[in-house]
Amino acid sequence: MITLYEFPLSGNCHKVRLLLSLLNLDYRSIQVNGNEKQQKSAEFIKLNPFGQVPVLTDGNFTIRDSQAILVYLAKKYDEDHWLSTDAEGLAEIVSWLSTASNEVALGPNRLRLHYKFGRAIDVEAAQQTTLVLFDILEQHLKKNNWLATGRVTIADVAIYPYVALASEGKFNLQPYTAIGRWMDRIKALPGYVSMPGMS
Ligand SMILES: N[C@@H](CCC(=O)N[C@@H](CS)C(=O)NCC(=O)O)C(=O)O
Repeated sequence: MITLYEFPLSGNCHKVRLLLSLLNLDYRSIQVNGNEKQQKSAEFIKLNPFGQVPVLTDGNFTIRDSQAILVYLAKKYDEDHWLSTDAEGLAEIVSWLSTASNEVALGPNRLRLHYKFGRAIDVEAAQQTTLVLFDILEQHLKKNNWLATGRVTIADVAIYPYVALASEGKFNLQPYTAIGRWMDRIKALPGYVSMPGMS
């Protein structure tokens, strides 16, 4: 039995929900109470010492971090489609997983944390990171339908949520037409699920 510990409004949790649904996998969702800081409780710290969601358990196996969870699910349940078996393809995918952990987290994710949830951040730095990120994505997606390997992979799933939630961080997606068409392709995938705030 797969269990996902999550916050309903987290983009990092959404990417896991999205892949579970695209893979048509059954799972149990456990909502962690962020207002009560349940993710920092002694019980939860046993699952993830960083005290953060998402965490996924599959039988006796426990894994933290949304990117690592995507790798696990893709490798375990459908390697050929969502991951890559060759060195070049795998490296391309991992380069975008790293972008999700770095530029996406420091850019659109932070802007949303600030404008939607009131987190104090360096707004100018987050806006600059977001502008650079969106420009790189736009140029890449003008020439490619998908982020890595020429077909849909977990690279797209990892980057998608905070791009689709960018307007909640007061970032205007309108000028980015290639990103818009990529988001439409993701929304058309069988099993696609959305979440509140996604454009
Ligand atoms: N690199 C981690 C980041 C996880 C993360 O930032 N989780 C947030 C929700 S999106 C969280 O649990 N925040 C509550 C906290 O840090 O106490 C991942 O990709 O899963």
